[in-house]
Amino acid sequence: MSQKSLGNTSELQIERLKFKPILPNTLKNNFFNIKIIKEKITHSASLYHEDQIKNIFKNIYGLPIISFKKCQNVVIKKNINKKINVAVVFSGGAAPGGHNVIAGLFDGLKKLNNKNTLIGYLYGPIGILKNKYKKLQRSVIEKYRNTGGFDCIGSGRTKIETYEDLYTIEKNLKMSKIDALVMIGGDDTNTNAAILSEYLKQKKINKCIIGIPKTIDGDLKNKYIETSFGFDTATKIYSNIVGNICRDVNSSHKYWHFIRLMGRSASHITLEVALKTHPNILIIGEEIFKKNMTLNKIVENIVLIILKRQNQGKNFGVVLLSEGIVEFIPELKELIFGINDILIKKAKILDKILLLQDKKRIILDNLPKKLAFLMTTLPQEIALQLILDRDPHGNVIMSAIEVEKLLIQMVQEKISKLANKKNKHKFLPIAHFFGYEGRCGMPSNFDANYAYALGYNAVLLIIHNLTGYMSCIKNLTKPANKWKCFGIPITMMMNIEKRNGNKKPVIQKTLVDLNGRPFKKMISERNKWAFSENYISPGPIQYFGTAKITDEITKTLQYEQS
Ligand code: FBP
Repeated sequence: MSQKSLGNTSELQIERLKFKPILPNTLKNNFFNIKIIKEKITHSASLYHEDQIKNIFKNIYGLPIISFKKCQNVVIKKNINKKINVAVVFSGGAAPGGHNVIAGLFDGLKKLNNKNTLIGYLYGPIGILKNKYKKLQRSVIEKYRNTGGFDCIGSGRTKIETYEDLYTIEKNLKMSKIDALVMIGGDDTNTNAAILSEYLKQKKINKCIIGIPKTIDGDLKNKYIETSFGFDTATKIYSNIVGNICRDVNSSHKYWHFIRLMGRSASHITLEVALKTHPNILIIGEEIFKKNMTLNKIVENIVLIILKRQNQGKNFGVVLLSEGIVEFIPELKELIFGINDILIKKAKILDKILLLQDKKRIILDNLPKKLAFLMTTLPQEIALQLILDRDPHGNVIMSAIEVEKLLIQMVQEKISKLANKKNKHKFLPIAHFFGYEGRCGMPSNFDANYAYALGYNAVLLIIHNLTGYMSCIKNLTKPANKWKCFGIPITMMMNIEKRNGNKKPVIQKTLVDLNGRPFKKMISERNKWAFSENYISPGPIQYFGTAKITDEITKTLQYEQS
């Protein structure tokens, strides 16, 4: 591919386009001698809700886990050479590696039969509903190999919700003669994949719906999904920036940096970045929840460390916190629930109001007294951020809540109360939020290989006519050629949760396990990090050079599987 046809491209990007992802041995060569093994039947994540989930997914509940084995002889199905038309869609926030899922799908399909086709629905599920798509031919794919972002086809958060939506999708898939749809997304998207798969099965329409685990948040993981693609690159990018700030702090001895990191509810990103950089203070949502820590308690803890460091002559430091802590702080959680209720009950009135200030007034009038009082004590911006519309799946838009600024303000107030003429406390805070900076980064070797393998493996699931499955690659701490391929029934990851006021089947989010090795490792070092300058600046992602550096996996995976 010539530089001219690539458009605005850096030298690094040009070199990176040439990177050839390493496939797991099972997927190498051809698909014709791969035997499919059906393991035991499966149950939903929540056994308590099993009957309910079984009832909703009558046709795809309890499917077996699928593994693959390479055989000497050819075990192809008769129709394997039939032309297949596949569609792919991104859903939700971008994550590094997305384009490689598409490249893996494309290469797998072409390897099977050069006549196979791939289209990409544009800007997320809305593209399927509106039948807006792009043909993904070789000339398109070649431009996007090993690149970050989802811009090849775009992404969006439209929810597939109603029976009409499902019917429209059925119609559009039929119209474009699509045999299989691959949905790349997080817990909500993969839940949608299961719902669509069930709908089509029920109507005896033979189309495969396959999910791919994506999210930088790292919360789509369980016994089978070791990590989602994107987490590795995004956390490497954040660690680089946080590490640079640590170095700056240690160079100028001047500021306290409060850094909020993305991750919605789960604090996997923050924990991983902390393990890589060693900040002085770390605030993890799951720990707050376990210890039932109030906002005041969290602030007291921060102030304690700040003052102790001050006594050592150190008026500087780094605080890392995850964006999701708001939902774990008991009084704020209660407030969010209260607001959610009013947003649903008063939706008709609130929808017509443009100004947030006016919405806030209505919400204050309808909240229980205790919660209304709490809301009035919060800084004005935070109160307004809490009432912003929920996303289409009913989630609070965490990235919009500047909790780092709330903490700074409260710490400042506490410190100034403690100060007197003799004892002046110097506290110069700076607030940061890192999230979008990492979501479209050029994928690390790990994510480039992993995402590519997930896409390639999806082809294997499609040719075996499987539906309601997630493409799954395991053994990720081993070299990529030793990775193992599976198909995991989506219903086995499900439980029932309240969303937008209704109980719905959803894939269970995995939060940070406080008994897990990554968290315990952090606990064993946290005190040392608080009072010394034990900072690490891991530096930027390396794409070329020694494998020890280019192929390094996350600390989370290392500790989890050690
Ligand atoms: P996904 O769950 O779709 O992967 O997105 C994760 C995330 O990046 C969160 O970390 C963040 O809270 C949210 O998306 C931001 O969403 P948006 O892109 O809609 O602003």
